[in-house]
Amino acid sequence: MSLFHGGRHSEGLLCTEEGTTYHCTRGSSMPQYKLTYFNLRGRAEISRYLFAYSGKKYEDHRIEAADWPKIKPTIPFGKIPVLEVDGVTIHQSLAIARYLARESGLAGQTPVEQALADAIVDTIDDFMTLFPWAEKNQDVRKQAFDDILTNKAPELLKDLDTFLGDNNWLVGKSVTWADFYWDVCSTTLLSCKPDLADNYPRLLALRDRVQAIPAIAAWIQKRPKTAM
Ligand SMILES: N[C@@H](CCC(=O)N[C@@H](CS)C(=O)NCC(=O)O)C(=O)O
Repeated sequence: MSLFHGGRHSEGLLCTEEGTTYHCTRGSSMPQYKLTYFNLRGRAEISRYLFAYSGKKYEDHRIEAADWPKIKPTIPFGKIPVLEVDGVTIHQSLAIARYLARESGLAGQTPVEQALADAIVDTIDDFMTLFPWAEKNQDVRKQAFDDILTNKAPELLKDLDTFLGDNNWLVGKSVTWADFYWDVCSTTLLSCKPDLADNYPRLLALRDRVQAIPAIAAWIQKRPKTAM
């Protein structure tokens, strides 16, 4: 018995061949997902939120830092996270998350909303990439973190607060992946500086709204507890 044309029709039929007879059954059309990252929230957490929200099954593959040097050469472009979708490897955390957001209806309801959600995600990401995450010298690291959190964060928070205004969600009338990204990133920022957003109750309330979504609340409860 062999699989017919890779075994799967686009309608989700799983077909096997016996001689000249094909047996087709309705298989699951759900892709096989494997998300590979370190045992951290970091750049994979936005995708884990999106998986949690959509309820799609995936392998949350967390590698040990000690194993990374031997794994790195096997990963296209040598950086993680990567998401394998039925064996196709997608790199870049935000490309992965944008794909998952589209698949789950969280990318924005119109092309303009989608562009705005992308823009907010990129704005937050520009800020997150200012930090020297991989700096080994703890004094240098702390000084840079303090400087960014004290001197650069207020501008971002002020602009995000203005953008959000009195709306429930950053873009449009319903939650998008931009709200998830704010929650994921601000969780890490607040772990570094707990009073960071005290002057921005609307941004803190947005975090509460995201974390009150039942699937997100359940994920936050059950996820591995890691520093970052
Ligand atoms: N822009 C990329 C950055 C990927 C990246 O720098 N990943 C880090 C972990 S957060 C990594 O793979 N570090 C190990 C290395 O560069 O060897 C993304 O968003 O995925």
